Amino acid sequence: MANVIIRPDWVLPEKLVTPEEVYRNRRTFLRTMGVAGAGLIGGSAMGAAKDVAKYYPAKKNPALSSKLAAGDRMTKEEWATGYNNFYEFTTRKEWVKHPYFMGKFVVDPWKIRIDGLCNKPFDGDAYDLIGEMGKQGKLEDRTYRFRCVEAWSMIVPWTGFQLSELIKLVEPKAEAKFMRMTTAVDFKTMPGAAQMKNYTWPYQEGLRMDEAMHPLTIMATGMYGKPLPKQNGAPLRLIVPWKYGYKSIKSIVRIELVAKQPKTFWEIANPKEYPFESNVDPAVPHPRWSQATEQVLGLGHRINTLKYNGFGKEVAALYK
Ligand SMILES: Nc1nc2c(c(=O)[nH]1)N[C@H]1C(S)=C(S)[C@@H](COP(=O)(O)O)O[C@H]1N2
Ligand SMILES: [Mo]
Repeated sequence: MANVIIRPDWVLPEKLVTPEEVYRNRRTFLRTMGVAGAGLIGGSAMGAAKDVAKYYPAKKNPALSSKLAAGDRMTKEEWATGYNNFYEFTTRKEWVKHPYFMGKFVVDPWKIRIDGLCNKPFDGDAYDLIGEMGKQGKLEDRTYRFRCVEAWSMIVPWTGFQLSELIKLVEPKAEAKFMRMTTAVDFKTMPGAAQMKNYTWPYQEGLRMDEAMHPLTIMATGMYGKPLPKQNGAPLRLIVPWKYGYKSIKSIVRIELVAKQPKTFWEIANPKEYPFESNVDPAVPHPRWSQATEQVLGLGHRINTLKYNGFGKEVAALYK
């Protein structure tokens, strides 16, 4: 584990986050690939995903959203859906969305298993689960500032349901103290995972049970009033707004309730740089860069990073 190469394009040069550069890099890629059109996610036929389309957009929940300051603007949809960390495919953020990568990524149907220390494990299709939440009126839109450990952020209107609702459904046992979440992995269709053998696949993340039950923690199923694009973690991805972005695991296939703190993908790669807890904290620098400020995608200047990403009032008590 000593020589893990974890230096793709973290610590991104500021020019990379300007929209022009994002655009230019994308064009270069398209030329390299010999592809003429831009094309976002393919408009392929959706099966079960069709059944939940009616739930978007969902009702807004401003009370459980980030408090936006004067001058804060929603990040443009094309940036939030075109500048992605999804290492299973590639470390090049502007490339993830390209059909070369997303074309083979089948997210419909999508099996998900929720098991471990619970009385009513779930083993079924993700869209059934989303449909159930929709039917119960539990899907809502929340705008969160999303803060990546690489010191950039974006303001995104997510659609989702509280993870606590899902946990209640499976009836956790008293011994369940943590949860482990796992992303799909397929070395045939995920070139990043196939090539980056130093990492321990599949991507895994974890939360303490009290963090998982917190009302701010959601399973996102959509963004910008529509179902999630594949590159943002369709059909189901976690959003924990007071933690660094890598905790927000994408395209989940399994959730296990466990007694012991699980190992996470980034923690295995480098425990000093990416510890389990990973709450946003401007006073604690990453070993290789400061966390005091962040570059908001599309904004010309950096802003100060807030402790717990602005949710101190809501979550500080969890860490007494
Ligand atoms: N499975 C998986 N989940 C993941 C990642 C990843 O590479 N694979 N990257 C993480 C990181 S570092 C960030 S910043 C966010 C990016 O989410 P976005 O593409 O929706 O912005 O996803 C997180 N979840
Ligand atoms: Mo990140």
